[in-house]
Amino acid sequence: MDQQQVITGVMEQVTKRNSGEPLFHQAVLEVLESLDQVLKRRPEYVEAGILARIVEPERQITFRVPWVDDQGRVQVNRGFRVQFNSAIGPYKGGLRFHPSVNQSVVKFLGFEQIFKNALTGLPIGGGKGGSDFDPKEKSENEIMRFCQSFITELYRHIGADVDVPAGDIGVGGREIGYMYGQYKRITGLYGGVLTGKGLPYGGSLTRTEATGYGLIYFLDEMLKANGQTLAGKTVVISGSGNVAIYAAEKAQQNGALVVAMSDSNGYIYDPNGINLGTMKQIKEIERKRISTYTEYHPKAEYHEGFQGIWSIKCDIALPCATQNELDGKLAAQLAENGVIAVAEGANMPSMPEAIKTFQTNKILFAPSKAANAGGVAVSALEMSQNSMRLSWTFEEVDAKLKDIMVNIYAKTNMAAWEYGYEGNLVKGANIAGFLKVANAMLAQGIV
Ligand code: NDP
Ligand code: 2IT
Repeated sequence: MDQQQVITGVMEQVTKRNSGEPLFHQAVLEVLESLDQVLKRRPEYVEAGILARIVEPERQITFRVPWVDDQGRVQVNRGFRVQFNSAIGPYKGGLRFHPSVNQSVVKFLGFEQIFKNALTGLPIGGGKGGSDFDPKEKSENEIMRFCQSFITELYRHIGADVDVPAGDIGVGGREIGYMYGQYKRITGLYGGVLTGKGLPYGGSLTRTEATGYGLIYFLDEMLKANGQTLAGKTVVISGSGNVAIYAAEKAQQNGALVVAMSDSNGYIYDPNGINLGTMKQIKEIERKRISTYTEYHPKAEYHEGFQGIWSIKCDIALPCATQNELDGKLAAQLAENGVIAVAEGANMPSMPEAIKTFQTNKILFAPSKAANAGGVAVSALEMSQNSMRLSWTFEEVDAKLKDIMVNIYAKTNMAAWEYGYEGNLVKGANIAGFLKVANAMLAQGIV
């Protein structure tokens, strides 16, 4: 059997075995399609069934999350944790609380996490979890009760050397705090079982900024390698959550002009540059809609509908909201408007047709697995600090983060080149991430 037949066979099995999970299929297909040259050179991966094993989670946990709302009504949500691959370290990956969360979402994220975590160079396996709980419009007490109920089941499946969850959409410092408190209460353990913790109880400096800053460090490397710089460029960023805000902050520090940001309802266009102090106040402190930005800055425009943000002319586009937010048509619009680079802060925000459009138009493209790995990398550094019972300074962690992102760019670019896909960082990230995990799996036998 040649490698293409192997890939087709594994993909058929994935589709059949995981019916009704289109996002998971999309994520798997992109990785498998990157591997034909790898399998040609390394037939031992096929013999050891690496492909068939790597697409099957080691364990999937689904559970009931009952809680009582402020009106005294019983609510029931569904909780998930997929422990996908532990070949290179304990399962590691975020928890997402959003009404759209289902098995397909958690599995696509968990699958991508395997390769992303491998790219960081740190010893972390791949996992992901979450719930279809919607944190919007919930009181502080409801959020706390939900988090406590969620961890009251999940605690038995996680541990500092077993599986270490963190944040993702809808899960930030507040939620991690409530989950950590309940975990500690149930188990009596004070360890690094969750990352993204608050600074007074084991959190790491720079974790809040890590994904956004890391994205810009990666983008900067990609631009430099192509004779460009961020200074003076106009940037559009979708989302206004953790990743978007700190990507904007670092982009501004590097001399770029960030003119637009969004939430799921609409977007703000501020041609003089988004005021991040206001954005943080609205999003991090008041937890309000982005539309309220115009109350502080009446000259800025608010437009309903979040996809309209991609019609704004810019040099650099940073999708930092959610999966599949950019389709082929929106990508074509960006290309027509002369965008020179796209770097993904969100996980899988570009649909396959969008990626194709960027590549055919010679737009520099940084795929999420590589470009947004800064968050999980600093999570792993938080684990190191917890194990050592000490804390590094902001500057120390930031310097390590930068190093890691520069390395990921180099590794990704080199793998693309070595396997005949020069300049294609999608292939490079998939290949480089896969090689590390596959070699570990090979060494550990059929498990
Ligand atoms: P947040 O919850 O902090 O922010 C999410 C932002 O995206 C909000 O502005 C939200 O708007 C918007 N958004 C969410 N879902 C949708 C949707 N379906 N349609 C349109 N807009 C939407 O999450 P993060 O910033 O942490 O995560 C953003 C992305 O980055 C996700 O893809 C996540 O997986 C990825 N990521 C996160 C990392 C982290 O460390 N946090 C690390 C690596 C990747 P609204 O408030 O209206 O819902
Ligand atoms: O998608 C991601 O990499 C994250 N949400 C961060 C995971 C983590 O463990 O910090």
